[in-house]
Amino acid sequence: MSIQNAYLNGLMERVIARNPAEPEFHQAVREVLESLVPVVEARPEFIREGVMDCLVEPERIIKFRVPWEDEKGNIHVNRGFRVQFNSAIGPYKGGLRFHPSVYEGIVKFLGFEQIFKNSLTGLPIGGGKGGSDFDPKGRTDLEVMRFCQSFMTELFKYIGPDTDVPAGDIGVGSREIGYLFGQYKRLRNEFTGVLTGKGLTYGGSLARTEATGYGLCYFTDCMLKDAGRSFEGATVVISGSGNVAIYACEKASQLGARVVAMSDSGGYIYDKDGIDLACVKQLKEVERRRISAYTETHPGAEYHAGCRDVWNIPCDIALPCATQNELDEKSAKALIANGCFCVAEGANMPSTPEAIHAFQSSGLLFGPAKAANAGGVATSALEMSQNSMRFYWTFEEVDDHLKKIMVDLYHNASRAAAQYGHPGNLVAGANIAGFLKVGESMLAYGIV
Ligand code: NDP
Ligand code: 2IT
Repeated sequence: MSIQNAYLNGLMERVIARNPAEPEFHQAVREVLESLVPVVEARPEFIREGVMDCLVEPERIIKFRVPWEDEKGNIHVNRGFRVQFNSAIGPYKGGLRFHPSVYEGIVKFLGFEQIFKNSLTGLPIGGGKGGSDFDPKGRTDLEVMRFCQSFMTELFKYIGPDTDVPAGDIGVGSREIGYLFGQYKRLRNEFTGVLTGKGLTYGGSLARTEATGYGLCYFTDCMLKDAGRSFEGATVVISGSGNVAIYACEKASQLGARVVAMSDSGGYIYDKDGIDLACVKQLKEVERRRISAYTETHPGAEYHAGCRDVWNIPCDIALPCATQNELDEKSAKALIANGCFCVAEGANMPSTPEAIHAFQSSGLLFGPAKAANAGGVATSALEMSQNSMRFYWTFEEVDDHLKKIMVDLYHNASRAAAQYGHPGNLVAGANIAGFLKVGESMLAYGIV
């Protein structure tokens, strides 16, 4: 479908032609350009001064070889990426993803999304993302360490606490951040806040581990309250069982909901009595096992192979927290038919455009990723602040900041949606509010 503005439509065609075979990147750019139609019509200088053309072109892409040796003496060569997309409002900031599906198009889509998300937090952070097609699954700690050290031996040349501050994402958690930070410190002979998500003994922030999942629930709580609803007594389905999913489950339960399902890429568990999160944490965070192992200790629960069918479980609230395009139109229609009234995205771009269309036309409350999962990177920025001050805040202090950031973000996105003619449309609101701060800064710099 064409974008309802001739210039932006032409720009979209150029993006597709210049970035062939990168469908996820095209999908992310198209959604933002569609939302910005009323903005460029009210403010034509964003087109005239080249802001829109610059916005879709990364400032820099770094692509490198990552050779490493496994425990059997075999040599592997992976690819590493860092897309430094936009530094208009602060140092590049965004996670690193280690997953076999990673290629340039995935890192570009994630880096592009990160620009607007980071702007929405209200904190001074630009947009970036990185990663590798390395698969940590089934690898020993030693192999993961060797890979991380090789990855950082190249990446360290391009990052720094005031330049580019990576963090975790899929496949990169506290173990990987530890190895990456150790190698950076060794190469630079400096102790700086160059990565976030660090361990609590060496510069990490309390509540960063919980932040994305907790923030998602704080944001969802705002959406629910505005509609006269709440988590209290609601049945919730969550996809994924990694960092974001686990802490979304924890906070949703604290807010009075019953989470009945979680998944991984192999399948999902359904526990009608409510998920035993301590068991999921033990399996996933400590033992690094599959979610199917849940039924070994919970015989009343069911395991079903195939992760997509998790959306067929009747629920009030759905929180997709696994990966991009995990929720398609068919799943969206199943959720709607079963009475689901709210979907908020913990993962990045988990709903396909057709799914989002189905949600919005049904009147269901829809919280897009850029807004709903911004609590993770916001708390990363709070980790950067604490590192710069050489100081630590308590868990409650960080959590209070996080709550306030998510509430403000919700209201800013809602306001922008209403102001530009799309009341209640948080996709448009988040894209517009996120863009305006970045766009104004780019205008101020002139052509750079
Ligand atoms: P984790 O690696 O901790 O967990 C990822 C989860 O998603 C696992 O359960 C994994 O299952 C599942 N998953 C991954 N890839 C696929 C796939 N292709 N199909 C089905 N399931 C899949 O990652 P996070 O929890 O950190 O990240 C989850 C999502 O949240 C991502 O989209 C990420 O970009 C986003 N996000 C993360 C933030 C953070 O702070 N960590 C912040 C904001 C967004 P399996 O183990 O089988 O692979
Ligand atoms: O997608 C995301 O926002 C993240 N993976 C977190 C990035 C960060 O820098 O904390």
